[in-house]
Amino acid sequence: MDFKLYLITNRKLFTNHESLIMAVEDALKGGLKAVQLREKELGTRDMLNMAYRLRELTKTYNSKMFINDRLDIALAVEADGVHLGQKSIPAHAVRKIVQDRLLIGVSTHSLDEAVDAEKGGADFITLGPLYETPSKLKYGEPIGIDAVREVKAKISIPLFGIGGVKLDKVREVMDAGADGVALISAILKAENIRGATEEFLRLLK
Ligand code: TZP
Repeated sequence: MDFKLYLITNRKLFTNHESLIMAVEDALKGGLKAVQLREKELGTRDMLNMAYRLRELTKTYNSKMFINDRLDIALAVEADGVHLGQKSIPAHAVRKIVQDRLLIGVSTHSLDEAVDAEKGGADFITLGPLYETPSKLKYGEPIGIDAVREVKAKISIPLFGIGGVKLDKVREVMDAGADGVALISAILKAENIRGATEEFLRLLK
């Protein structure tokens, strides 16, 4: 994987789609090289439109773009990859359709899920939530930093720590063996999105 910082979108942090797109552009200006469009419960056509916008932007800034869950949209907009949840079409089925045309990321929350993702042909995983997140109900209880060590000992694909990762956690996550961090609010809720992105990238060097 040629990136260590993986930004995930959440339109609910913004008043409209345009301001989310502008926020992502600020992060791209700060050097972001991988973004995942993750917009649950958004209508297919709205999602497709956002994906096209993001595809254009990510091309301009030479960044990878992933689409959460929707393989059809990833293919339609020629994304770099698709990011699958535990209830999505499984990685092995996606691989059969796309061969090496798309990268496949998988969200995992435990050692078993991580091992399964690797067996299924995932290119990388996110593992978490590592820390407390604003919406614990949605993502579950934090699994703790030691989970990173435990999982890294058993898999060889890249792992991105996720869930409550702020600037002051980056070192701990990387020291535990992660290959990078994935996050939403530490960048998208920052006063200065570009500055926050630059700061994360500096710490991840
Ligand atoms: N999966 C596990 S935790 C999480 C996801 C999508 C949310 C990450 O958001 P934040 O704001 O970086 O904690």
